[in-house]
Amino acid sequence: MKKVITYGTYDLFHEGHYRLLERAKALGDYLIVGVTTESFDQARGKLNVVDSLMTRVENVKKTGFADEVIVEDHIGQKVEDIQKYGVDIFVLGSDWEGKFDYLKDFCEVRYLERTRGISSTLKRASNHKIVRIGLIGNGRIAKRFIPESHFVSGMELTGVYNPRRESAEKFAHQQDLEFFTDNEEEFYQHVDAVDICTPHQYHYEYTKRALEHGKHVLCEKPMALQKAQAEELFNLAKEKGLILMEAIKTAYTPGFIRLLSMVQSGVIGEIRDVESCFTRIFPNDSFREMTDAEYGGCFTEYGSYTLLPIIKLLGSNYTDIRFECFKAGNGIDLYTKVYFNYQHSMATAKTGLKVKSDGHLLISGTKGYIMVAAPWWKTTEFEICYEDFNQNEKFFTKYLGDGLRYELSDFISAINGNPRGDFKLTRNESIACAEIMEKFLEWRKNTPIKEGMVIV
Ligand code: C2G
Repeated sequence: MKKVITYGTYDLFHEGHYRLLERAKALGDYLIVGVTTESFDQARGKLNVVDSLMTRVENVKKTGFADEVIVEDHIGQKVEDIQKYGVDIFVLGSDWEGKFDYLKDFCEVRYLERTRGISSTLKRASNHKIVRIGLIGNGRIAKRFIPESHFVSGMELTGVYNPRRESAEKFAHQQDLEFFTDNEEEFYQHVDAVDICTPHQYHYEYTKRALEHGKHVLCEKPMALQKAQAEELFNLAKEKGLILMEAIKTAYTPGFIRLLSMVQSGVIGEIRDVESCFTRIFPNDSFREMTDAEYGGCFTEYGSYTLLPIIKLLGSNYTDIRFECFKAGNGIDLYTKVYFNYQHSMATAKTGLKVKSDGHLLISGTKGYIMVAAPWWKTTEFEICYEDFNQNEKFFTKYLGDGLRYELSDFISAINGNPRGDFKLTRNESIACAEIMEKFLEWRKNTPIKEGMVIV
């Protein structure tokens, strides 16, 4: 019996897939089809897969060509499968010509002519029109969105708005954007969605106006500095039928999502403590974070990251919250600790601009703990540790590029009616973060600088 094997994602199943499977089956007596998992596709940079694994498997089965369907979830599996199933011929479309020649050591390798004029990418594009996204503000983060957006299909970063026209113009030229403007009304006429990259204090106003103009919004963190503002924005988005997402990038990354699901499945027992830390020392003091006496400081800048695992794992029903910090002469915080008490657990969030600390995330439970090494917010690697260290296990997940492609991809997906990112950062979690920001800013304003707690 001649065994043939082929692999694919088979998203939005189409004629190209059908014809490939038909010809693969005709090459032998028994066809095995490997269908990729979502996490494997993410790891190899395919972020916009629409159909679930079950749907994709069903579609392959429906063709009647597959004698056996298996799931492909890691690199190297092809070598394993060929040996395990005693495969005679490995088949893939001609878009992969030469890429799998290394399998010739194990079996015959054939690349079949790809069917022209049809692909999952084209189908995704024809099902939905390309989302035109405009940047509001062109600060440091905006620049990082441009290369990341090239990895997300179904969108185009078209232009930039900045009330300072020269700044928008320079940015648009440097980044090769279609348009720039200092006229907000005109800006909204050119885009379907916006990405807000301004200093924090303008996030609320711009988000509100963009929603009022019927635009979907991806807003940099912290989206709002007051609970009522965050609630208002989410209500407005709902009323208008628009997508509103707060861009805490870690929330949308595969490693962090995997970590959360493992903790939630009980591997370390009941969670008793979460400690998260994010510090960054700038080369000089001229940065907005240092000079803006009202909204600068480390907690407004990095607090959202450190709050994320705490709110995700322990919720927002803390029984007590307390702040401590070192300040600068102008009153902003340069090193801040937020202490949480919950009924059955506790947590600490640490941020710093003038104190460097280890950027790890440590989740302690009744059966063991999970250590995510610095920089935990990129979550590429974590270790589950137990009393019996022989049971310890390490996990690795890819974090591609600057990581912004994940939130962008979920944003586009949600706009196209597939809100797969909803659970990653919920409305209530975003509101809880805004409430903590509000409590903190109020505390900072009303707490005199203590002698000995000033850093110069
Ligand atoms: N295909 C084709 N004609 C098209 C489109 C796709 O012949 N117009 C073929 C591809 O060459 C591949 C199969 O259909 O052999 C599945 O394609 P995809 O779903 O795009 O999956 P792909 O990313 O090619 O999977 O382990 C995964 C495989 O290495 C590749």
